[in-house]
Amino acid sequence: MSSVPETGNTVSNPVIPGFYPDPSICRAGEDYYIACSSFEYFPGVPIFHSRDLVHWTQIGNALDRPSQLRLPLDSASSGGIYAPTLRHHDGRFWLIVTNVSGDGNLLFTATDPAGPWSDPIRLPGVHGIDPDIAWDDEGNCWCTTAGVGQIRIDPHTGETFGPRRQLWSGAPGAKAPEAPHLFRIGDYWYLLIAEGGTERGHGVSIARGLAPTGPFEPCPANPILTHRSTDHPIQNTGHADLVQGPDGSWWMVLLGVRPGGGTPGWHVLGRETFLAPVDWVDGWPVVGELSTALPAPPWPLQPHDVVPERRDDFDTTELAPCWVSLRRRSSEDCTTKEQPGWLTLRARGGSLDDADVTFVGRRQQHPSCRVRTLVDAAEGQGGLAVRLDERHHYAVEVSSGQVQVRARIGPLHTVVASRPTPPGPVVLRIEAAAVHTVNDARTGPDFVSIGFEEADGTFVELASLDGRYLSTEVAGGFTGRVFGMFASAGSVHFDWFDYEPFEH
Ligand code: 6LW
Repeated sequence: MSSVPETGNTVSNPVIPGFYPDPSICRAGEDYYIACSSFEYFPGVPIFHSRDLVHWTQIGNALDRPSQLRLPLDSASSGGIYAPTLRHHDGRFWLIVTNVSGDGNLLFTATDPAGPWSDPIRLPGVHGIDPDIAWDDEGNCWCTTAGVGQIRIDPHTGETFGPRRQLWSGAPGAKAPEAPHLFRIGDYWYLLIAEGGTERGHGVSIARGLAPTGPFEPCPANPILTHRSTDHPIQNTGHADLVQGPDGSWWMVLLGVRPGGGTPGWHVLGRETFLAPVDWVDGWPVVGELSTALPAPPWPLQPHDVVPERRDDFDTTELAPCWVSLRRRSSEDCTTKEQPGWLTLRARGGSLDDADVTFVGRRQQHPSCRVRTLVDAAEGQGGLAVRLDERHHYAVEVSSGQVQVRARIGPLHTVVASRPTPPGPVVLRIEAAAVHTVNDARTGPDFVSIGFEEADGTFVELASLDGRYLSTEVAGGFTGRVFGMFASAGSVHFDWFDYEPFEH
């Protein structure tokens, strides 16, 4: 069932592919903005813009300087920056987020969501993750967190008032009520939550009351969205937010995963941001069909320009907002100013097995893609990697005339192949090709082919590795794959980086 009249054409879902989880959406006039979690990656909290809810462009990262949060971010993978809430109120944008590295809950404001965002307003009196922020007609500001506790705050000072009240414990029998969002819609205040945990049991529930502090009555149809115990191609659906479309219809953004390799399968792109239509029946939201081919909304679509992240020639002084580093970034270890048109990475001393490696990467956003980069490692050691975390990554590395493929799977480290490299800069390649069965044996989500190109462009495959070991089901945590350039010794220079999705 869908609230969207069938216009005969569809749009692809997720609307923001790749590891961009815990979406929070707000509307300002004709513009829409989404903020997502970023964990140990820096800059953090990517901000996206759209005019049609379907086509999204990253316009920046809210946390892009050391004064905004204690750096380096948590040494644990999937630590750092957890779920944000993004709101527009009184002509300003407000972002509240948890830095589990020890800063706790932080509030930021901006007049332009592309930035700059303010330094943090700390909220020591707000406990719990997944903070939400909502204002009532009297100007009171209510902060609600996972577990569904709530406290009144001063958003300008971070001061809290009165006791933390327990609003709701979620649908009967459901665990982990998280990701609360509070909305005033018509005569009711609605409290939207996620429950069941962010894996295959994930779901969305809702309750309503006549005041922002409750009491709340649960929706009789809870959970209003879940794919638990189904073989739906989109799994782990939950952590939702609501917004009104340009025509006044309602829509939900939420996280989901696309497992490959059969059921339950392995997902490698992380938890991605999906869009679903919402109807209202008897004062309760009814979520329409969530599919990877979403019936197009009834308003004119406004596709943005060609995705700029396809190829980067590093000919700008500042890196595009899609590029992330691990836990911190400084001009000492990452610059495009040393050799114009080249990205220079200077090793911090760590390798891909360490928390503090010099790394610049972008999310894998397609099940099959080919990533290539031209590297000059004459002054050091480094190359191209695809990683989930310090204990799960594949890499092709150049040093002193050798090109090596290294694989790290949990406790296992190994050099899979080694070959003399041709003299001078060399093109390195990692290709993820999604497969589901090989000789009728269930495998997948993909095979990862790794190697380099000879001077005439001939690809020399040094290894073909099973992609299951770079999946969240194997590695755990909250992130997804990131392809990146790294330096593990000396200085390494990268002329360009090309990310080419393909159908397999
Ligand atoms: C997020 C919370 C969750 O803060 O995962 O499993 C955390 N639930 O909603 C990270 O995405």
